[in-house]
Amino acid sequence: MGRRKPGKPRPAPPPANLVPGRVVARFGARLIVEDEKGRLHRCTSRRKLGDLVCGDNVQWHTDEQGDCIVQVREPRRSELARPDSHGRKKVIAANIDQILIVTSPRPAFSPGLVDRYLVAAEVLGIEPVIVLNKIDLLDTAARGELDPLLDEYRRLGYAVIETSVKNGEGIADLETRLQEHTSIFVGQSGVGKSSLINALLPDAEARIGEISEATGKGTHTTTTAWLYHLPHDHGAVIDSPGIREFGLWNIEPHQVAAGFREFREYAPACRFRDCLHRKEPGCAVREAVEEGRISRRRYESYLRILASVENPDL
Ligand SMILES: Nc1nc2c(ncn2[C@@H]2O[C@H](COP(=O)(O)OP(=O)(O)OP(=O)(O)O)[C@@H](O)[C@H]2O)c(=O)[nH]1
Ligand SMILES: [Mg+2]
Ligand SMILES: [Zn+2]
Repeated sequence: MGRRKPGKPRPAPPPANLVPGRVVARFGARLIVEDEKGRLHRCTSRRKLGDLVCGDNVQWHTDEQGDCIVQVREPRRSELARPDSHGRKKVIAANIDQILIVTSPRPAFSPGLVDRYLVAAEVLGIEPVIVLNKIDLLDTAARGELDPLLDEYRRLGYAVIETSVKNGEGIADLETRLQEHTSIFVGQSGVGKSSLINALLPDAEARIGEISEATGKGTHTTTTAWLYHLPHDHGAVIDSPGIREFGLWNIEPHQVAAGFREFREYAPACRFRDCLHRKEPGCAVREAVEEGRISRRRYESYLRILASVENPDL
């Protein structure tokens, strides 16, 4: 170890009395941090920590003025990000290990959007679960359209859960699925993400009130990600505003192909190692589509996602 150069100040020692906590929400520079007893604290953070987000594990302390200051951000196991209005990476939530893709009959079920979320989940290496909510709205005709799509996802090995907040169907299944995970609910605005969380957590709304008080904002609409604990702390769920495009930011064309799990079995047999399964000769993926071993709908969805990743401005 070399001697410290004269004149260079020693780094300040970390303050004593650091307390562990988890960021449950963030409004600009203001953080809501939950301590181990479940109490909420309004905090700020040291600037050099960078952006802290919902789900971050932190160490914080109270300074002489009584202000809560986050001093340490623990390393993240995962990050969910999207571009901000300048195309820069904006992390939405951290330390997530399950993505609940929430869909409904109204707003209409969009398999193209589900496929996009699935690619994002596959690329991040985070387990996705598809939730079809509002099944109380389904008549026989709508069932006839949706069931083949859902069966397609099930055959690919994705978990699909059907729920209704209105009549309680499937809520217990959903709860089982969430145990021991930190899950984020994503999906179009209006599919029922917040309603599902309220159904899972009888006191979530009370808690929103508590947090609104802590921020002085008094708003109930989902404008920022919120983290809630399941009863007995057997897991946590993050409600998010209806983010359409999270995760497909900054991904490479070959990652889109990797995000279609049914391609993996065939892609190694393509003539070109960097085959993107479009018009390349000797493409084993396209051959599998022709032979009906890969769903044509999924393949066409792949081509659309690929085109949008290559030309994000279109
Ligand atoms: N019929 C029926 N309506 C539901 C169900 N779940 C939610 N809704 C209704 O759907 C509407 C939207 O629900 P929200 O929970 O606010 O949707 P969200 O996904 O959180 O929307 P954003 O916060 O905008 O992203 C509300 O009017 C709910 O009452 C359901 O299972 N069945
Ligand atoms: Mg909401
Ligand atoms: Zn190919």
